[in-house]
Amino acid sequence: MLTLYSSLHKDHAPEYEFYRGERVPCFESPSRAMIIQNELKKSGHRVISSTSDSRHVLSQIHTARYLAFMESAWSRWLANDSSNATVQPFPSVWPVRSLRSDIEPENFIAQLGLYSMDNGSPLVEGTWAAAKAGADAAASAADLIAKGESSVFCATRPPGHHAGADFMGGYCFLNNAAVAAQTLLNNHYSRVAILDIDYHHGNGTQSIFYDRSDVLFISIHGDPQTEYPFYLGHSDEVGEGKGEGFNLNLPLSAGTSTDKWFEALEDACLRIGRFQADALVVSLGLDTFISDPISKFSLVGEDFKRVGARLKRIGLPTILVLEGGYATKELGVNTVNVLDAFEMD
Ligand code: Q9C
Ligand code: ZN
Repeated sequence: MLTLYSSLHKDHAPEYEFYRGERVPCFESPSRAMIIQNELKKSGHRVISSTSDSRHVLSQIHTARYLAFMESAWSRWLANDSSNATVQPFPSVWPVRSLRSDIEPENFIAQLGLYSMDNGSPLVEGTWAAAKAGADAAASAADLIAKGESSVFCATRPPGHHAGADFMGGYCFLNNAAVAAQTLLNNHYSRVAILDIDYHHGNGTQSIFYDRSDVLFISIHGDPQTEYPFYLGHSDEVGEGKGEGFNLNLPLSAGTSTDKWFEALEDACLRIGRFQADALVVSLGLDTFISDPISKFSLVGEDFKRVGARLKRIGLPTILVLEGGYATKELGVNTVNVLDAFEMD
């Protein structure tokens, strides 16, 4: 499958994140994309660089003040104190209910809290360039589809589906799946389906399209009662206004069997058929894998071939965007299993 890749992702390499109150090495690491890259080349996939700039479409997906914050965050952090060069900033305060989010405070950490849903999205000097390269790949993928390519994979990181219009979260900064879908619409596709099969609910993507009927959002994920992102992803979230009926959440309890997971995938595919989508964007998280260190579904290597084959059978021009997947050693093979099965006749 035609794959888009940029080496700029390597400079998004934070040292640590918080996990159960401890500092631990980041689960979302540069080795993820490198391992996928190696495996893609081994099995003969064509890897190219982005052809489009996402600047315009980013302004349709994210707010101006969030983009301005993201782009300047590192230089502002350094301007506070030059010794910050080796310090990862984390938010420590958030404008929850009854606090104001309309005024952007001058304090950098307060801004970081305003634009974050958690303290789990470490930001470093290379974060903006890496995230922007991911968005460029998503926009490029859509432009290539519009020019007749049948399927394109974005082998990019950091992931995107937890990022909303004006916030980062869950290792995500810019919403690549939303960028891909919106770029397809900009290219005169009229109905785009986004299928999110990452273990975690795609709260950012859902919120971006919640009141729209031109994008159908479907997510299969660990039940937010016990799984991140906790505060969105329930089955009663069906969309609002014009978007009512165009959001479908299929939460499954942590530990749900692979058979049940594939039943949910079948339901999702049937809904996409009824929507009469003219293109498909897949938020391809591989953290449904049995040995994923932070997730609790049980798919094995072979199951990812079945995923690829089922996605192919939907029969639409398809963009696949890399989201999560933290069993790094097996991530390359699992990813390529999806792509190879998608391409098989
Ligand atoms: N820092 C994606 O798969 N954090 N994001 C769990 C605590 C949230 C996962 C560990 C996991 C987010 C794109
Ligand atoms: Zn995930």
